[in-house]
Amino acid sequence: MKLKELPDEELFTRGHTACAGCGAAVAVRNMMKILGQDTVVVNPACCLLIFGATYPLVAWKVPFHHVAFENTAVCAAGVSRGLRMQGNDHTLVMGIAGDGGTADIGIQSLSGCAERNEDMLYVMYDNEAYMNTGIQRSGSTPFGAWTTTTPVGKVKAGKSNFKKDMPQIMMAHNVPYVATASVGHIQDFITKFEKAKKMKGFRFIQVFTPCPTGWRSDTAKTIELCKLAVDTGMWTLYEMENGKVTINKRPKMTPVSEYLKLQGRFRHMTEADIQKLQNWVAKKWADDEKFAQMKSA
Ligand SMILES: Cc1ncc(C[n+]2csc(CCOP(=O)(O)OP(=O)(O)O)c2C)c(N)n1
Ligand code: SF4
Ligand SMILES: [Mg+2]
Repeated sequence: MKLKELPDEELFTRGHTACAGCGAAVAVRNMMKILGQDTVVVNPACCLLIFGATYPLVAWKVPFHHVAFENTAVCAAGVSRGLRMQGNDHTLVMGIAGDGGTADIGIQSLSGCAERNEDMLYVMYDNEAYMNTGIQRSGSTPFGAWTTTTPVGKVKAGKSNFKKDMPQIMMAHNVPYVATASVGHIQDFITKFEKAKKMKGFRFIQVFTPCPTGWRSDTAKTIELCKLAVDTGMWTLYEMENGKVTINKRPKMTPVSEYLKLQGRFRHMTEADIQKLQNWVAKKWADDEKFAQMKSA
């Protein structure tokens, strides 16, 4: 499906309360146009819950379940199994959670569901911190980023660890489909969600979703940041389909400083720290490329 062919009907409607420029809101609005009416959504505490479903207001026009922070994946698997027991083979069950709820707190439930190849789609929208509770660091927060739990002072200057590689963790489960996507590369995003919708078994998509509030970035630069994340190599667009890995867009290797300078969360970084991140990007990209070559057939 091409972008202009997306249906007009909104299944995640206007009137939600996300901040201006929120990448997560763009992601959910568009993915629902692709997944369609025959979808059940399972969602834990996160920004999406707050801006999309704060009683009595609900933006979702499909069945929506709020579950605990730790168990999004297994709750979605339960809904899916229940539907299949009733002879319903068609409804797509989607668990969707933030990076905190996926890479940290929900990872055991997620891993179990992947290993059992539950028939469901799991979406991790990655805004790289626990935003809803006031910008705390997660395993998915990048090196150097300021958050309220990785403050900038005399002793420390932002996060001292590097971003957790969730796609690699999920690919190691050998599930039918693992992909990364970005709201700044919408045609690639559409293709991946369409593909995931049609498949059976466990599917995982991690979506890059800038957060102007937590990243201290201009609300008008969300899409520009997405493009820069891919061009610098900070975000790899790739997918593993039945064991075969494809890189969807190669980075231009634009210096990471071009990406960092648009975000207040990196403002304090020294030249040495920027170089450290640049080296990490170079190694990560080389590893991703080697991995894709190894899994190319
Ligand atoms: C077990 C448990 N611990 C902590 C919380 C509090 N809590 C609710 S949402 C949230 C942050 C969610 O972060 P993330 O999953 O990254 O989603 P985001 O808010 O960034 O969209 C936290 C810590 C909770 N609801 N349950
Ligand atoms: S804090 Fe960030 S992720 Fe949450 S609604 Fe605002 S822009 Fe979106
Ligand atoms: Mg988050």
